[in-house]
Amino acid sequence: MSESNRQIPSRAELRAHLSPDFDMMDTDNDGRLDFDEFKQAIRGAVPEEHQDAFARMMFSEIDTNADEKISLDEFVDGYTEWMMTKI
Ligand SMILES: [Ca+2]
Ligand SMILES: [Ca+2]
Repeated sequence: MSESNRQIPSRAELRAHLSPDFDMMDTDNDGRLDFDEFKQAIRGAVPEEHQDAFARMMFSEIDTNADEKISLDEFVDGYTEWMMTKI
């Protein structure tokens, strides 16, 4: 019984795994997701009437330094946290 060996991917693995998604979401290729890009990306996953509120909530949660852009690092952190809460 070794809890530290649970199947949580390493940060490097996660980063490599999420990088293509991030690039796909980053439609203007500036290496950051702004709110519009983020909102576009979650479209389809959320009912339209909730999209704005949901996107805003998620965005501010992931954008930990509050510069209104999501960097790949913030994205990876946000994803990790989200995955943890789901387990
Ligand atoms: Ca961008
Ligand atoms: Ca940020």
